[in-house]
Amino acid sequence: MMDSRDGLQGPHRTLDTDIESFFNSAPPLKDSLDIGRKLKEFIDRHSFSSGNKGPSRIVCVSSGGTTVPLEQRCVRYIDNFSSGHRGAASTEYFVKAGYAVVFLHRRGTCQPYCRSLPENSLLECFELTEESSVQVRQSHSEAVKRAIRHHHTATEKGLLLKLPFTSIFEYLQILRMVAISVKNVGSYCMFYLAAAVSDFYVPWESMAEHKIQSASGPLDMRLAQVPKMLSVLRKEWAPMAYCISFKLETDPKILLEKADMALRKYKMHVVIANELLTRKEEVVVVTSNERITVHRDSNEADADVESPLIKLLVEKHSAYIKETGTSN
Ligand code: PAZ
Repeated sequence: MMDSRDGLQGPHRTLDTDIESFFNSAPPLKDSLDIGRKLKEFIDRHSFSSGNKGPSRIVCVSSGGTTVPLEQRCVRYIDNFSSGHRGAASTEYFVKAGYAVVFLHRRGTCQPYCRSLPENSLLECFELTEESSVQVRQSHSEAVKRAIRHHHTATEKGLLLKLPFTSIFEYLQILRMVAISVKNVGSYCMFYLAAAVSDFYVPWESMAEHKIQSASGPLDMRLAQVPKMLSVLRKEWAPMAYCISFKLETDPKILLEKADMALRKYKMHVVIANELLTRKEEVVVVTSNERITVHRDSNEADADVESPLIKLLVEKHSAYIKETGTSN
């Protein structure tokens, strides 16, 4: 879709022009001051300036799918399948490994430490006593205690900052804010981009303001390509950060080839390849010289593939910190 302000389109546009015009035309981020303040506090607490303990490692975990609004006063939107399970589970393992986590997640998707609770947890986990007070049902008491204990530890130590998004506009604006804010954390910072980010969108200025009317007949709509932000993340926003992106495919024949392409094109340190149907069982960690398949431990009912995966990535991140000469 053409940006009428600069008169460029198709092959004549550069990536930078597309990115600039995406951000210039996006609706302003609500709560941006609040997000900026929270980010600054969080990063100050965990970075070099925080005292003599030395820097902590910070990871930005993106999680869940972005929506593409079809109307400015949004009634309808395009969505995707992502449940946020990968991001929530990975966050738990990163916290366990000592990382401070910026959990950039889609509102309403899976949250860290709640995965073992039932979907309708408030109503299913609690009951009224005869005196009309509330108590945890015996059947759920262990799961509730575990969730509260872990969540409490993470929040008490200030290791978890949750930033929610819904639309592609919000997601990319917040991601940019996070990346620019962690620039000084250098190689101690990691990006673990598990969110399913929309590839196509309706630019704000060409979007209908009001609810699209069905009386006008079939809907004919052209979607523009969302500019790829991974290159600019690596080149400009946070050039020293360790960057991991995900590649999802449904056709196993093209998965590894696409992951390799992403690795080279966006200069990622790691691309994690996964298939839709087996994503909770197995992933392939692709780097410039390795392809390591990581499996969930099938002997354990509650085992997560994220447990061995995060262990491996933490090791790779340590090696990167050493290599870049910023280790303690
Ligand atoms: O959110 P979820 O646990 O249901 O799924 C995780 C995932 C498949 C979205 C993630 O592992 C992933 O591959 N994200 C990138 C998707 C993409 O290629 O855009």
